Amino acid sequence: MIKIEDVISEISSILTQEELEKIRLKYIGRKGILTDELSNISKLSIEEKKNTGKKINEIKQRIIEEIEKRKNEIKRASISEHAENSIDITLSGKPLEIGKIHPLMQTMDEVKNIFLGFGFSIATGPDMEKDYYNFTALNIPKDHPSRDIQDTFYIKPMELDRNSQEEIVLRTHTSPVQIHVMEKYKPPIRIIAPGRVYRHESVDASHSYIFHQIEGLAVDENITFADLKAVLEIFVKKMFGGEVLSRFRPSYFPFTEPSAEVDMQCLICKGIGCSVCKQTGWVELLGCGMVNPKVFEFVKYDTEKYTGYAFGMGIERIAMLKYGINDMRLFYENDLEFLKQF
Ligand code: 2NM
Repeated sequence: MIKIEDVISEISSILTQEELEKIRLKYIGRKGILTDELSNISKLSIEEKKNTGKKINEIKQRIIEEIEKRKNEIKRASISEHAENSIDITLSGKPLEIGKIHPLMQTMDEVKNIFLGFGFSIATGPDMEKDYYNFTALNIPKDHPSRDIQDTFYIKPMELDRNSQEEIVLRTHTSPVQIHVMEKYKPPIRIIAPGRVYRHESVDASHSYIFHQIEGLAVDENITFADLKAVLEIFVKKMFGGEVLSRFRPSYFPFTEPSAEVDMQCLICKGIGCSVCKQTGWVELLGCGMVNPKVFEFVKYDTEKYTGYAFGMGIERIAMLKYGINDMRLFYENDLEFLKQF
């Protein structure tokens, strides 16, 4: 009969699961030594059958236990060996990347903070507006080119309210916010309206069909063009640096009279002339003017008592000039290598 001590020492020298299985088959498999011995006991006397059978079964049970024990040892050894080879616990951890405010929103915040410092409040409104608030109340006539479906996204009324005859648009500027504020509050008013605006146009280096604006409005007694000029000149200096020059140039908007555009000296070439300023030394920053009395009539303000100024700027444009970026599309692509720079 086999000696259990020999089998145990044989099992404990095994290093792989495959060899362990061979040992199992050798002793307790269908053609194994113990199975064989067990089948031989039929030749013995009843008394011997009983004793020998019991012994063989005890040995078999012991072998099963030892194999199971060794199996677990081998398994554990292979796991820790694998871990040692693949994990260097002395390495420092991977640094977590911390997110940032998008450069457009940083620019938006800077502009907002400058005007908050001047005493303006922030007003907001919906991205969808009635035609009346986006155009009519701003003295933009029915046949004005900006109302064309080539330039404006019209929302099909049936998508909103089947019974409505009102034309709904995605706002093309944030000016409708100013109209809502004037309908609701009496002067004095000093607000800025930051937000997303929509224009039906093709995307290129300086155009996007969704972009961002901040518009401003001040209405009170005795407000003059000089107030507008002072506020915007100081704004340009706070935004781009105390040295930078700005100039006012006559322009036209239906909602302001007189109207002007503000240029600043090109920061890229310091006014000498380059491709960004098209060799003029100046770049266009924003539009502005004295609120057209026709706009005040729509919101039922007394045009004899009140005057006001308004202005509007594109945030993408301001950010491009501030950071020297020549393609607006970079703001929307979410390329982390681009965004990390700000
Ligand atoms: C601009 C330029 C000039 C403007 C006018 C008004 C309102 F509601 F008061 F009439 N809001 N915004 C305005 C004036 C906007 O953007 C280039």
